[in-house]
Amino acid sequence: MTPKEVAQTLREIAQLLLLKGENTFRVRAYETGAEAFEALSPDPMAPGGLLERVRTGTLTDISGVGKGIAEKVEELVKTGTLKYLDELWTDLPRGALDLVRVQGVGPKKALRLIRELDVGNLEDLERVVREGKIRELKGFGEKSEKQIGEGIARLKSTSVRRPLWQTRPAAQKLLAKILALPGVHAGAVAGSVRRFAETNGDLDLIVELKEGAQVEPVMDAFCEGAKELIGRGGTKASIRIAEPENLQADLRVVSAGQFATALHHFTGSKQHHVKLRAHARQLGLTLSEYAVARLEDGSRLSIADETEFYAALQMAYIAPELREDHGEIELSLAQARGEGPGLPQVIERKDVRGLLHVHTKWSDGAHTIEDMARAAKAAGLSWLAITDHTVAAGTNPHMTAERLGEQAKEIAAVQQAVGIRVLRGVEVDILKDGSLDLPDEVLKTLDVVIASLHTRHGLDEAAQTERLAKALSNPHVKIWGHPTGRLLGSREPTSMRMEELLALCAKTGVAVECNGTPERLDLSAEWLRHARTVGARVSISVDAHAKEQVENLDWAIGTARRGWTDRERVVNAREADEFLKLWQ
Ligand code: DGT
Ligand code: CA
Ligand code: CA
Ligand code: ZN
Repeated sequence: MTPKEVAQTLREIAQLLLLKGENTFRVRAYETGAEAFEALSPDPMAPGGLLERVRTGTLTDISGVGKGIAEKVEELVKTGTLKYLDELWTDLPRGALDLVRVQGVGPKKALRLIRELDVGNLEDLERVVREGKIRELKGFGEKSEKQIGEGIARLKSTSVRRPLWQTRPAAQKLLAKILALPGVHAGAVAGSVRRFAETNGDLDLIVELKEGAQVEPVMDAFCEGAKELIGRGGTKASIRIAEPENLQADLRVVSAGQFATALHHFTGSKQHHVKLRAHARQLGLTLSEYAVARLEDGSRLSIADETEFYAALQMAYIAPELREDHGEIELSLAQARGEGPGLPQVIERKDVRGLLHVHTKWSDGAHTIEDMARAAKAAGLSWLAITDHTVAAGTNPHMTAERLGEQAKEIAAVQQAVGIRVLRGVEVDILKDGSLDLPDEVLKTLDVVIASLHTRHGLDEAAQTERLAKALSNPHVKIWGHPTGRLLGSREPTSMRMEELLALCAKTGVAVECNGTPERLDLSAEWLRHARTVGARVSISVDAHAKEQVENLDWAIGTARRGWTDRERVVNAREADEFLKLWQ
């Protein structure tokens, strides 16, 4: 039980009392109590912290905590439950407190909706609005019903998780604005966006002030551009931004010297931190958002960056993308002791030498082979592979045996003119029966064959698996393009027995794509971790349809890192000749 959890419980009591129409002094007392526990050291083990106070019976020494609350907190900490809270809930539906979160529904109205219309949660509320039942209640009326309907819609748009392709650019834009302020020394995006989670609840920004700089101008700048201010304190603020609509953004400003520990804390994940704290305690250390401190005397260790942070815990550095308690803590500890295989050597941008999956004007790309070659060169790559579509993908124009021959001449010329190695390839469609959209005699003349599905995503699992297995068994296929076919937020993954197909790829040497189209991120990090366990190769692919999309590299790399993709299994983390040798 942490002080934060205690505070949450006290707030819950306050809300329930309010809903039940209890007198406002009692409600206030619980709110004040909640604030008191929020202000306590977040680490329950800290000296003078929650556990010590429960043990020594000194909870009432905290300002704002009376005898009644102290007794309840003791019960909560010792037993993990609270009888009083259970009693408050007995005659209320589970979703009762969600109702008051809807604008236009106060505690009084909520209670009447529960008692008179048997509304138990938000879905019920939505339904009675739709059925026009609220206007019939005494004192509600049509206007109030409409308001409640709007309130529900609003609440929904503020509580959904957004895809990373929307949140990450928004976070970077917001950060750039803050970093441009004169008083700001450093700043970073934290939270699930930094961990490259593919959906995010909100944006988290950490900013460190210059020595002696004022916090207000930074807070002002952050709140100024808000669509709505949720809350503002001395060093933290929460707003809703306009794009993506109503997305929450949290800012935390820290003083000089606290950046590394704050960034680490707000990067999370919570599960990673829970395990880390338990480990820290064994070393006689306590972790908080402000510091790593010794339990015995509260003295602080000096932590300059996250490498030092982990070193203080006798651990090897763990990249943000791995901080999910998926086994990384154990591997890091073992690595620091010089035991076991250690953490994966996850792929970095500088490791990638070749640009894979490139479309041009020969199919549905916006630019020429030369444009793409120049973009690849400018991005620091030493080779690229041109892989335009075949007829079944439905693009016009598209590649045929004859046009592949013509394209070869242009590729040779571009290679000369631009001074970068250009491989000949194709993104060949997987047809209905699992055969490929070009004959083997043609495929075998190419350097790179990517096989992808663009039609019949709806086949049943067995048929789709059989179809894909056949395609991936073709000896000329080197890469499986966007394997699941999903589009984040709009298209579900194609149904197939992925485990089986990944095992097949591991056997045949076909690399599975980590497609960096921001809406795809396909394979996902989760499937990439599975690909790792079976030993399948991975292709970091941009699937570029325009020269700007060379930057899809970052999306693919972030996803691959989160998927524990070791550099040595990435087929294009090597020079072109080495890449080609992989299949010889
Ligand atoms: P999200 O926003 O749902 O996509 O996920 P996160 O991981 O960004 O979560 P968020 O925004 O609630 O908090 C950011 C980080 O701050 C989180 O990963 C760890 C830290 N943090 C926040 N609240 C707590 C807490 O109650 N306990 C601990 N240990 N850490 C917390
Ligand atoms: Ca977050
Ligand atoms: Ca947050
Ligand atoms: Zn494709």
